[in-house]
Amino acid sequence: MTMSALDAIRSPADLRDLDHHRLDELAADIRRVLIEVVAANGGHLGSNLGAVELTIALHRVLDSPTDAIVWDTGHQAYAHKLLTGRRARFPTLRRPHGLSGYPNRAESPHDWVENSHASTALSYAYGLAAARRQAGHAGRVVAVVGDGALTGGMAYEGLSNIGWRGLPVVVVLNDNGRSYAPTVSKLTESLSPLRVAGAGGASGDGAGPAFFEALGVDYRGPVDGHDIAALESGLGDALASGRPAVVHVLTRKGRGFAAAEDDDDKCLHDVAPFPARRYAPPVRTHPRYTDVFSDALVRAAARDPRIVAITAAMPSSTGLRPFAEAYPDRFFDVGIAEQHAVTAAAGMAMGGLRPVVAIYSSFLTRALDQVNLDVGLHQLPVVLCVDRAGITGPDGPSHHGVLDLALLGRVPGMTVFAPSSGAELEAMLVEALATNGPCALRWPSGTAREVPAAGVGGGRRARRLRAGRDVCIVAAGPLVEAADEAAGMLEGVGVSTTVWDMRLAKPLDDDLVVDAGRHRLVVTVEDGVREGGAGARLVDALGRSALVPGGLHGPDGTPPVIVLGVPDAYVTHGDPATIRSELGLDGIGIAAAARDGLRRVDDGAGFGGLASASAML
Ligand SMILES: Cc1ncc(C[n+]2csc(CCOP(=O)(O)OP(=O)(O)O)c2C)c(N)n1
Repeated sequence: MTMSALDAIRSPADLRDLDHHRLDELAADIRRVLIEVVAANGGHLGSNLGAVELTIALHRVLDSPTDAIVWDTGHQAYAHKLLTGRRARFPTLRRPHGLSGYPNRAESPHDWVENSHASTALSYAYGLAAARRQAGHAGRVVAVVGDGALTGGMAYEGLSNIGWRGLPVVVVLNDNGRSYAPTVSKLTESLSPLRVAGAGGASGDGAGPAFFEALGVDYRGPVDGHDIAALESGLGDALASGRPAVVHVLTRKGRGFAAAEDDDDKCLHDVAPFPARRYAPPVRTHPRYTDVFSDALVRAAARDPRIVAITAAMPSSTGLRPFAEAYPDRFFDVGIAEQHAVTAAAGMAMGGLRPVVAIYSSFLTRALDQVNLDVGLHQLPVVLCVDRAGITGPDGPSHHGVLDLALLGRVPGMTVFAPSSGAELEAMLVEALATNGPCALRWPSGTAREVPAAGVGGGRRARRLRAGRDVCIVAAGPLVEAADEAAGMLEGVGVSTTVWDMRLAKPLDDDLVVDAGRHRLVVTVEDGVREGGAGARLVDALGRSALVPGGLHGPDGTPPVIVLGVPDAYVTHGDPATIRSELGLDGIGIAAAARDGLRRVDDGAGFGGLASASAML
């Protein structure tokens, strides 16, 4: 049996001697493997299928890792992984202990950047090229950026600097006309005549090219992004020029897989596992938190014409698609531009609207200054609807939403709601929209917890689920369920347990604080960083300093507090439930921390030696 073209590639050097017929076979092999593995594990499909020939061409003209390839976002680097010695491990993609879904420095010297937030590659490339110039290092620097990522402000900052300094960075603009949805940009529009004319069909003297050249960056293209020979020649010329250059490459998102090419929503940009070969969307029997938000927002918008909704290039993933269809004039996709989204919301609120910014937790943190000074300082009624909060899973450290509780809590006047069920989410959205100041609601990915009407709190009050005497567990959002489970276990061994759903991570309900203070031990639990989060706020509220040496038994007899949450570390990718349980953030972990804590209270042993996940503040 002859070896497949892909199996014969152990490193990029093996690509050099292949003729174009064999390269076409290689591209087909790569696509087959991409579809097979993404069908099994889920992941980024459309973006990777479109970048196969581009990746082959880059690795033929460059000498990686001496030459650096910086992938913007990094969601399109699967073929790069396959060509740089990771073919055998590729079936482990995104699995626990398997390959990361993004470039990863620990995996390969060919990977430079593992931050999967968009629009950063040009800045990394600028820095790397500046350092190499100073060191006299001959390696070249290439940044691959999508037309979607080029809507993010940082990309322009990087581009402007590259041109100003004349650094010989080659920026490959992988233009498929899409982010998830069609790209929101006049620049992309003015490059699109070139897209329509196709490779070699238009000269580089239109409005788009002039934009780059005005910044001191040569424009080359357009090049057919599925023609390896044309790509090699375009890239080779740009590299040989020794000048800053954009090579404009036209690709088709989802290329080679009809279900992706034809998917109007997002070209199967990212998918959950699906049956091999034939794509089928996941069947959902219960609504996710995102779906609950989606419906609740449309209902709220029908009642209040001032409500508008903003997304940073993720209309369907954030649940705004139904709103956009119902109220096209009140819907704003601003591109991959979270900072702008938040400040634009501030402007809309100044103009009398009620803006809702629908955003993933991990992307909101990019706009923290805007939340603090543009929304917060003016105390504007902007509602941040923060999805994918907490431990998210297979996308790894840059996609976990573990900072929002701590960071939003630092913004003066910010109300932070953490719904523990779908019904709570809707009640809190209504409350937030009626609030004359900044609010955030944050919820996890996945199925919304269902509770009876009596299990929903009201207004800005916390809700007590159980009343006991020994331990008081105070939980935020999705961890209320785990706290209740823990309470069941504790009651089973004779520990009388109270459980509070804090509902608002900020401000805390006074009744909760007073009641917690009556117990022998308080345990707080949240799916965010332990330091500076909601539990830490309760520690403060109970009147003890987080920094008391030895830490625990305050002079005033208030109970010690065990703060459970995510440790001060970058959490890797994996199954979310497994990660939470490893961090002690499940029923068993919470119950174990409480029992251990009570033993220490009873022994008068202090808490200095507690394991990190259950350490005390
Ligand atoms: C700061 C930030 N916001 C949002 C995202 C989510 N996101 C991932 S890829 C993507 C679209 C990227 O479009 P483009 O750069 O054109 O790449 P393509 O997938 O089309 O090849 C978005 C919005 C992100 N990774 N980073």
